[in-house]
Amino acid sequence: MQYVRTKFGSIQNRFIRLGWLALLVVSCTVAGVASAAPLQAQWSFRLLPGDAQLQAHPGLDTWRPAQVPGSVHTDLQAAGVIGDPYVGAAEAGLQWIGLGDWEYRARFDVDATTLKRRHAELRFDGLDTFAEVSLNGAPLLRADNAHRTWRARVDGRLKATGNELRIVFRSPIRTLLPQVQAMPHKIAGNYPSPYGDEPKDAMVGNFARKPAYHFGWDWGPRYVTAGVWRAVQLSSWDDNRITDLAVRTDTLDEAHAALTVLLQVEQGDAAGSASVAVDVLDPDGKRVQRIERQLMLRPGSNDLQLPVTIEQPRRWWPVGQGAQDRYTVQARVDGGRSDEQQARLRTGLRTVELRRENDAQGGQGFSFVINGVPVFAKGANVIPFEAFPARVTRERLRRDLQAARDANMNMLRNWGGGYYEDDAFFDIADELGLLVWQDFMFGGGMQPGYDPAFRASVVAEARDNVRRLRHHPSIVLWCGNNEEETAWKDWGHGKELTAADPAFAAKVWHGYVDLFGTDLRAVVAEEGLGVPYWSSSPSNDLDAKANDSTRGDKHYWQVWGNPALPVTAYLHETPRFMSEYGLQAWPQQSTIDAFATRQEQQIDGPVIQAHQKFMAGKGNERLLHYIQMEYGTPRSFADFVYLSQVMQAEGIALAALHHRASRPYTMGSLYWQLNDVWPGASWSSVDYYGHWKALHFHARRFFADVAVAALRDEGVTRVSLLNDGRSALQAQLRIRVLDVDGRQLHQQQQAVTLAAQAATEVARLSDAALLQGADPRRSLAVFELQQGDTVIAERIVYFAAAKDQPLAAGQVRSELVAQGDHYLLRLRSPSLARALWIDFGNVDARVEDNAFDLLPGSPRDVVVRSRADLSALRAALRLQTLGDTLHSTLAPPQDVPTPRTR
Ligand code: BMA
Repeated sequence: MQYVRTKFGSIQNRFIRLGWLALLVVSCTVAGVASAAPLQAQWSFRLLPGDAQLQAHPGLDTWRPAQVPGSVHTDLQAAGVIGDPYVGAAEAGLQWIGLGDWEYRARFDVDATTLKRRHAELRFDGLDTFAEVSLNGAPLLRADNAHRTWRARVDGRLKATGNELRIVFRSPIRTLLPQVQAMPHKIAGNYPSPYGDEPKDAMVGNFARKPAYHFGWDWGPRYVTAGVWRAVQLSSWDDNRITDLAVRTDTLDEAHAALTVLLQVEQGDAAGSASVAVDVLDPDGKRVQRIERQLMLRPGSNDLQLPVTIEQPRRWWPVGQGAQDRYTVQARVDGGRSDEQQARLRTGLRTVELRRENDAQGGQGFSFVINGVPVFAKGANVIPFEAFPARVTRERLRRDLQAARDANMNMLRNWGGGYYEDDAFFDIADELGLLVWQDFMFGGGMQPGYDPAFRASVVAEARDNVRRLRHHPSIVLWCGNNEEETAWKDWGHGKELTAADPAFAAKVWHGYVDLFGTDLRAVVAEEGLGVPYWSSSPSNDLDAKANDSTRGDKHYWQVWGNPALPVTAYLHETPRFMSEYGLQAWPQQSTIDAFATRQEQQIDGPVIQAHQKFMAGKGNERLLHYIQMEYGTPRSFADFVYLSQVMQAEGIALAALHHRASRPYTMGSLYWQLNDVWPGASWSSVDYYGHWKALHFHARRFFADVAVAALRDEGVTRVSLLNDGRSALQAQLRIRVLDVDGRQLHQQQQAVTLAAQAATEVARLSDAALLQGADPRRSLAVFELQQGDTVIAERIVYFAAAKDQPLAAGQVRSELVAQGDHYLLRLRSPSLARALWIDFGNVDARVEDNAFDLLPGSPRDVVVRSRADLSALRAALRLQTLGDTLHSTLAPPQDVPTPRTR
């Protein structure tokens, strides 16, 4: 057993070796087109009779109703056997579930049309994970990979009534543990269980093709679940069926698109002639092409290639660069008599290039070029939306993706420790113009890549998912894994295993290179329709250095992670493409109330620590470290929550603006992380319930296509004007220096041109030049970009830490009035009100802006949308500022009508 430090310095076990289980696979082919119908069945579940968990949980071997798609945890919760796994500190008491073997049963009838057909198939879109499936008492298939689509032919095996499908799910821990424990040296895992269900020195997670985060992550709970997590489909056909439809872009520009429709048709046992028809509909639904062919199909799989040309194509663009037009392609075989003989997809026409040119600085660029246009990527990393993925609805995906777009993001990275998202995710991303960096599902640590059976399973999984998703124009990169190369090279994994067992270490590394350097690259080349492949994030695609600032993509965690540098260190780190950096914050009060009583809400209380996964519950110490550096010590839990959000927002703003100001050297900034898997503390900017943290409001400003980056570092403020739009802009830059009471010390104004798709540095101003002798603690500089009387972008620079500024409490005057179909919150303050937070508590209300600094003499109206009436809203309204929080011992002015907060 060996131990090694992670990037954050936590101690985790790391090395495991195993001979991979060879499992019998009856049939598993690529994910096809979605024309089968979900199996209509009555589902139930139970603990497998004889299971050891029955001793402590008697009676669970009787059948109870189950939900499919679903999971054993949610079924147990619905049956009233367990409480809500997200509430309180529930995890320790629920780990037995992951140690049990569970059985699912479906009873179903089959209609006459289906029964009459010559062929039938059951398709399992998601089995989690070690599953033995039988149909009407006879074995059907065995599965060992939750990320794959499993298919089994059931020709002649179905009855009109009383069919029974059974699926036994074996505990992944118990299945894999003996082999992992037998390894003399282990390979790196991720987060060891603190609950005793799995030995800390023999973690099985990286040997299972199951979402890695189910074993616990630093933002989410450990629930080693099982079940039928995606739909089961039954399909039937006679002579032939369509098994795949795709559109390859051969050439594409403004004038002309040359495409090839790739159609895969499976023919039964005898060769036969078939008619094939393909229609192409333009974004308005008008047919622009029809291809008809009479073809001879040979038994088995037939690959057809049908060329299509489109003049003046309407190309798909990321948001901010153009429209998100999509074409529809429909194919039919033999008149489309069964569902299986029809296929349809929606796709966008665009080209993608990952441009990596050597440059004058001695490094190499890293930029996404879409339709020939380099795009600065602005966005965040996405983690799973639930501990139990079947619970994620399309509405939920839309909510968080819409939030991303509303915050002016144009790229999301689907991080590798979860699952391949549902088609709905990519549909919405296509529609919204969000580019997707798609990891393969490897979250960290190391895999048994040296095992050919393991690699074969991954290749099959990759093929399934690339084929399933490749028509989505949003996907612009397939990336092998998250942080595995850097962990091996930089965190000591490689070195320590080499010291312990050089031959095994070499084998592990070669397995890594085979899997991520060769196998997955080949799948993407064969199936990915031209989308580039990148072997790991961060990396330089297997070059010597893995996490380099001069080339490749970068994860930067010296802020927040060890050595926990101050946020200004972000200004000294200038990578080519920042794919991860982050700061934590707690979600708002109403979200915390969902899992902890007010009595439990203590910074170091057990329920709060159970929802703070960083450093096994000690993350609040890291949060306090950052809060104290800039803001001082919070006096209550509520203030701690508020200050965590202010700190997160202001810190990330600094980094993101610096990245943007470094364009074109830097061409991307994706912070960690967009969303949450459950209600708890994390790096997210949108919480589990969809509430925006302060960061998300800031993101809308710092990611806006036009923005001002005024970044003060070591006494100098560097001013860059950012314009991601495709045309240049003329504006006025106004710089005002004020004191906290609104007195203007001086002002200057200049005409500026913001070049298109560029950052233009316009000034470097020393504190002496800006302050001209004024007290730094009492002063602020406001940088405004104006067109006519309209301020199109603004950034405020301070010269002292908030805790040293004379910020008064109770300054903000507010008035809430009804106006048409919404409300207006009128705000003004006689002195600087920093980090104003508007909160309506449990009253459902949406504020159009929040988390901003209210300048003295600059009143602001904020639109509030709510179904609640005016008096309820007025009663619920709370305003909080840094002045209130840091200096509330100062008596507030007597005439302040706004209630003091939290
Ligand atoms: C990143 C990710 C995750 C992790 C996050 C916060 O590096 O890749 O593994 O959750 O950091 O620690």
